[in-house]
Amino acid sequence: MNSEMQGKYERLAATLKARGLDVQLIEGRLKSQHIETPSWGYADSGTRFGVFPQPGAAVTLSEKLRDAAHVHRMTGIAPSVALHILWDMVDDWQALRQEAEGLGLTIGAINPNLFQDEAYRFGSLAAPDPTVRRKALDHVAQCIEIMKQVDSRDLSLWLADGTNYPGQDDLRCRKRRLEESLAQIYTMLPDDKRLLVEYKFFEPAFYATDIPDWGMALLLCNKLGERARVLVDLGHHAQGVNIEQIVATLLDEKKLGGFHFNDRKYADDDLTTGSINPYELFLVFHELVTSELNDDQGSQIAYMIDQTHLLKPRVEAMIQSVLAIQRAYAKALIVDREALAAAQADGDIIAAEECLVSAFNTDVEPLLVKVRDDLGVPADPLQAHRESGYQEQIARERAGRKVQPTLG
Ligand code: PSV
Ligand code: MN
Repeated sequence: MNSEMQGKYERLAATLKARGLDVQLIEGRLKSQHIETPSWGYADSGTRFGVFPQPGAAVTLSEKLRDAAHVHRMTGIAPSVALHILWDMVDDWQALRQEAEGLGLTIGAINPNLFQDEAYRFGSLAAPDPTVRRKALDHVAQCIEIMKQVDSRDLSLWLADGTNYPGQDDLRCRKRRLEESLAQIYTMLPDDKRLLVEYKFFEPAFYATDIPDWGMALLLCNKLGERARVLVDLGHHAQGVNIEQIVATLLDEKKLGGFHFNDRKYADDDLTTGSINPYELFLVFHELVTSELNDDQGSQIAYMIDQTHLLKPRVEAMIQSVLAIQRAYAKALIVDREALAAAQADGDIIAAEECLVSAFNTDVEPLLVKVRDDLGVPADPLQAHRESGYQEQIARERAGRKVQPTLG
């Protein structure tokens, strides 16, 4: 840390101590933060309108792992990668696990793909045709086998299931089929593994989505059991929905399993985390930190990014996203919770809100630079990435290949 930054750090640490905060504890938490990046975020992907291939986009799983390892090298807090099965197939999963370990990574959540096959036209786990449901269950069983080989804890399930037209299918029958299929998956899952159930209010189904919101996801998880938990993707809500309240509720119910971080202007836009509504991200982290401090559920929550960038250089965008999440966490950690509780008890709304606003408005960069220093990573990961020549190197090495983009 240079002397100017050291001075800023000391001033910030003194301010936090004066608020009664334990700076060492805050730094410890920041150092053990763990953000998982998605393999599919490193590959070329597109929308239904087109794909703009990027120089250096990863194609093989080895390349995706290398990109993820670079993000971890720059940030120090992104040591695992989520995989999407079908997009990430290899013959030898043991070898893949070793390869990841050699790069300083572990394999995180395994995401089955139950939406691209022609057979899933009318759904997968909720499809009317039992042979289609069987096919979907077989794919999930294959994913569970992969989880065992790569030592992954979480099966992360998102379904495109739903209907496009009123009357297309019986809504209650769909719900029951889904419940039955999920119960079979839960039975297949070894005791040390969990099922994360993700919801999304629309798309690709435009009339009725089978798991449209957190209420439905929670209902399903509650029926399944302790190891079934809800996954909140920040882009999967209607405008104006209070996501931090959903997070608080799920935390209180001990049913929050994980996040897919991204940001959105309209719907599932895959925009950079914190780029549109950083205050919302901070408020979400405020709920998470409050729970971390009170009931220690931290290890139960998988913090994953789910973004594929059309236009931004993908590795750099991933670093930017990891840093945005780190910043939101740091700001949430420095909320003066004692003062907040006192203001709430007094009914002093303005003082209470100011506790949040002043933490959000604090420049936490000196704290983050100190943490990065301790972790042995660059003080400015984005700049270090630019200077590393990594992007140029992968653009050279991976040039001239024609590949099928994923749909992420
Ligand atoms: C669906 O929009 C989703 O959020 C799910 O998590 C998928 O697995 C992922 O995006 C694919 O990009
Ligand atoms: Mn998602």
